[in-house]
Amino acid sequence: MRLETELRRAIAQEEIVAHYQPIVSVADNVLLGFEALARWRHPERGLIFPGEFIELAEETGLIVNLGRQILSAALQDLASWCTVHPAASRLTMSVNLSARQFMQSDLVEQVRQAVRASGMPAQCLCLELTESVVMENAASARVLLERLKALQVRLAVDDFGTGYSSLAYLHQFPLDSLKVDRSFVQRLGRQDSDNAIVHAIIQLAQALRLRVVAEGVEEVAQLEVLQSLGCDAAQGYLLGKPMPAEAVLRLLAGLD
Ligand code: G
Ligand code: G
Ligand code: MN
Ligand code: NA
Repeated sequence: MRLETELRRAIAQEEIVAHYQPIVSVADNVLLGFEALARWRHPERGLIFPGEFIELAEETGLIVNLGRQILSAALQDLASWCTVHPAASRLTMSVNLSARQFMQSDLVEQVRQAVRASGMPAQCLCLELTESVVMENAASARVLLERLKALQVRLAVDDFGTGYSSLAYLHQFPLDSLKVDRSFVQRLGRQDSDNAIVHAIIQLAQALRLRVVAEGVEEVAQLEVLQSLGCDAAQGYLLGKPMPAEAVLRLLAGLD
């Protein structure tokens, strides 16, 4: 209960900030965008990671306000990077949506308003949903995804391979990409059976005309296997750790 009270206060005082992890093209190592990841800048405890508060936020419903803050902050940060570095306008900002947020009746309106307030084109935003969120109650999820897609935002399935996906539904949803869960990526280049899983996910994605993003890439050998398998994009400590907005600005300055 104490943590809940503290989290409520932290959200009200905007202590939850977004850090940004690079997403890079596998073929030519070009920066494609960032995933926004929540961090709690606690006044006494320092930086607290989502593992310690996202589940509680989800259970208590605090995720709704927290998620709204991360969404606007991420889009506003991207917009401000664009004013300094024109190349940033080609980048995509990926933002996680939890189950609870996906059930909000005004989600589409929230997304529309956050995009409009930032002044960025909607295609700059990618919403990440986990398999279970999308597949549970697939009929209503499809309607909601269609409404989000009508805003022209991109849609990605996060942690792909860890849940249960109906291929029939995957095919019907207006998705743009699949993010291969890092549990598969981390064993790449070590065990043949795990190469086979990532290979199969990439082939599935290609058949469905979806882009594939590999998560959790930590080693050059993993990146090489991904390249040989035709994976589109990658994210992981090898390519860049989640970083505060100031560090993104330094990174973008290096690209000019
Ligand atoms: O950054 P880190 O790897 O510690 O994140 C752990 C988990 O927390 C990730 O699975 C991510 O999906 C989740 N998470 C991080 N930031 C957000 C956020 O802003 N909203 C939601 N819903 N989940 C987030
Ligand atoms: O949304 P999702 O659950 O996929 O969040 C990604 C999480 O994975 C974040 O918490 C991020 O900090 C973490 N992460 C990103 N890259 C790596 C990596 O290369 N290795 C590991 N172990 N974790 C990573
Ligand atoms: Mn994610
Ligand atoms: Na993931």
